[in-house]
Amino acid sequence: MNNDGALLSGEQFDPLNPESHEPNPDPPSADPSFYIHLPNGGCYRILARELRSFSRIAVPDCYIVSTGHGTSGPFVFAGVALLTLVEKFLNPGDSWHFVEVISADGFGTRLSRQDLLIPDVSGPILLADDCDGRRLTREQGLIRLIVPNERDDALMQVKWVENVNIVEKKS
Ligand SMILES: Nc1nc2c(c(=O)[nH]1)N[C@H]1C(S)=C(S)[C@@H](COP(=O)(O)O)O[C@H]1N2
Ligand SMILES: [Mo]
Repeated sequence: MNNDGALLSGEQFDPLNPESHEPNPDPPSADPSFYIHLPNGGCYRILARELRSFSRIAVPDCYIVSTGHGTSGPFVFAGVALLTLVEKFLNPGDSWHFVEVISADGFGTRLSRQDLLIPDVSGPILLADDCDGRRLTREQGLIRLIVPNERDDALMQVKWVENVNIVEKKS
């Protein structure tokens, strides 16, 4: 369904919850950094190499399921659990309900606090900078959101992460 279809059905089109998407094959930028935005308006810039100094995890048996160009994997993606990152930057007691993860090409998704606090058996949601023991290339997404339990399509597997917004309410 396209934007018009969503509007005709009376629902507001939500860019962070698309029903389908034509994957963009072209890396939008070579910037190996992203921004984390806190509910109080604070913002930090994080370099990809700084992710190496955080507590890391590896999640095996990850698949990227494209409805257009087929399934790839299994991969072992490694990086930092999104919850680890949120807890590192948030002040204790800060209230938050969602994390929006948005790429440099404007593609993105929204995770609920529950999604992060109660990981699926397939593994926790992570910001990956490594695939099968190698740094993610620019083509592979550089810094990529990996949602291990998404097995029907790849609408949450956001490449080229540029902004991580920790928010109290859906924005
Ligand atoms: N930034 C960004 N991430 C994205 C997309 C995109 O267009 N831009 N497309 C999504 C879709 S629809 C698919 S199928 C997969 C494709 O991932 P792959 O190129 O690793 O197979 O990336 C997902 N992540
Ligand atoms: Mo896709």
